[in-house]
Formats: sequence, C-alpha cells, structure tokens
Amino acid sequence: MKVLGLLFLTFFVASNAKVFTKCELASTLKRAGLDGYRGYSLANWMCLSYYESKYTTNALYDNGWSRDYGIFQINSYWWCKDGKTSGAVSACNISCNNLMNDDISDDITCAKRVVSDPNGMGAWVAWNNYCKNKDVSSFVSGCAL
Ligand SMILES: [Ca+2]
Repeated sequence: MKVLGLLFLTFFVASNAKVFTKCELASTLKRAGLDGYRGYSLANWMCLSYYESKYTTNALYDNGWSRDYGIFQINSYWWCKDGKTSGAVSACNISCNNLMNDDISDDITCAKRVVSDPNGMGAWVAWNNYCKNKDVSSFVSGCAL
C-alpha cells in the first residue's frame, strides 16, 4: 500500500505539477496559434503567463468567492466550472480541474475565448499591471521560435 501510494504520488506530481521553462512555453503557445491572436504578440502572452502563474500549470488563487486556475489563472466565476462558485457563468464550459494539469491545450482554448471578449487581455489584471504598453520582448528573447 505504501509503495502504491508512492507510485500514485509520483504519477500525480508528474502529470499535474509542471512548471514550464520560458522557451518551452513560448514554443508551445506559438504552435497553438497564440502569436498575434486577437492582435496580441507572443511576448504579451508570455508576460501574462509569467505574472499570472510564473509558468506553473497548477497555480491556484482563491479570493474567497471564486478561484483562478492554472497557467493563465482562469477564473471560476466567468470561465471554468469548479462546482463551488455561486452563480458562475463558466463561459468556457470546462472543468477548472482540467486547467491544473500539464496538458495546456484546453487552457489555451479557453484563453482564446477570454481574449475574444471586448476587453481583450484587459481581462487579466496582471497583464494590465505589468505588461500593457511595456517592452515585453524579453519574454521571448533567446528562444528559437
Ligand atoms: Ca489543461
């Protein structure tokens, strides 16, 4: 049982707690079509991800009435379903748990939905505070893209 528990823990960590390196995330986001998506450069997506989660796929922030999940810190009121957010809109129609694992393809699909609203990247507080109208080129510099 102890061995099984350890195996399970290893699997859990391996499949759920990925922290991307800068260039690994940059190439993943580029392949998924985010460079230029809705007018936002890849460097803006990278800056957003850095300040929201430090590229951590299982990042979780609980503000008491809703939660932000994953690498893009997607909110459980507006976008994903966590079953404990009163009156949630959940416009991405996805379980918030799916935004905590190391496969970020569904996170990216939801982020595309978020940025398609009139506010664009303004939906992300960290982007407003740290990336908007800033030189964000360092977030992709040195990466072979
Ligand atoms: Ca995911």
